[in-house]
Amino acid sequence: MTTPLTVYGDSGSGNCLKVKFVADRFGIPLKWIEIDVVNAQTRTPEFLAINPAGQVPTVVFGDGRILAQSNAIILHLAAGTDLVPTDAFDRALMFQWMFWEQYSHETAIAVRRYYKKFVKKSDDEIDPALMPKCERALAVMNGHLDSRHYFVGERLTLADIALVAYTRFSHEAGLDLARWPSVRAWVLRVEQDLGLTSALPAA
Ligand SMILES: N[C@@H](CCC(=O)N[C@@H](CS)C(=O)NCC(=O)O)C(=O)O
Repeated sequence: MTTPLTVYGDSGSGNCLKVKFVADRFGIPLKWIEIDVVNAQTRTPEFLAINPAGQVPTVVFGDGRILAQSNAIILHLAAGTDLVPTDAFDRALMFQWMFWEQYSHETAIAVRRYYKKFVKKSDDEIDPALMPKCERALAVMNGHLDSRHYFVGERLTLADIALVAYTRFSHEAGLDLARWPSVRAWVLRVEQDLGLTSALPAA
């Protein structure tokens, strides 16, 4: 029997769900250990012994090796599959969007969603700089997707999976994707590709 991949994750976190989406796509058995971020379960001595950075997702492979950072994990799980372009330039474009996701998208949409949905802050209590940053990220995506179905090479890649993880929860960050229709259509497309029930509110 294959030793399952152990995933330490918070099921409300898009970063953690990226790992599940990729593992499920390739039938990789996983054992999910729920770590509640809001209740600081990433700060326990037991968890810090696994990942001293105190962040989920963190995965432990059957041979004991440990890997953190959502995009590093999905790159490892999907190595050599159709989710990673073989063409070197297309692969670099995929990385471009994955790095952008971590620096310019997740840091806005995921953070605003976290304060709104999980910490239950009112709009007035949330850093006002976050909303324009979210809007800029969605505008960049919308412009790219106006003439494309996927981020790279007209097929699903890890760039789409990394970016859809929080974009599909934009409404929970206070953003209505009706303003970015190409993004909305792409979210539905990628959710369908991944066999997910849509997280989007009805149009
Ligand atoms: N860049 C990291 C971000 C990881 C991250 O910030 N995880 C959050 C949950 S989405 C977390 O563990 N927060 C707890 C903490 O930082 O204390 C990734 O993509 O995995």
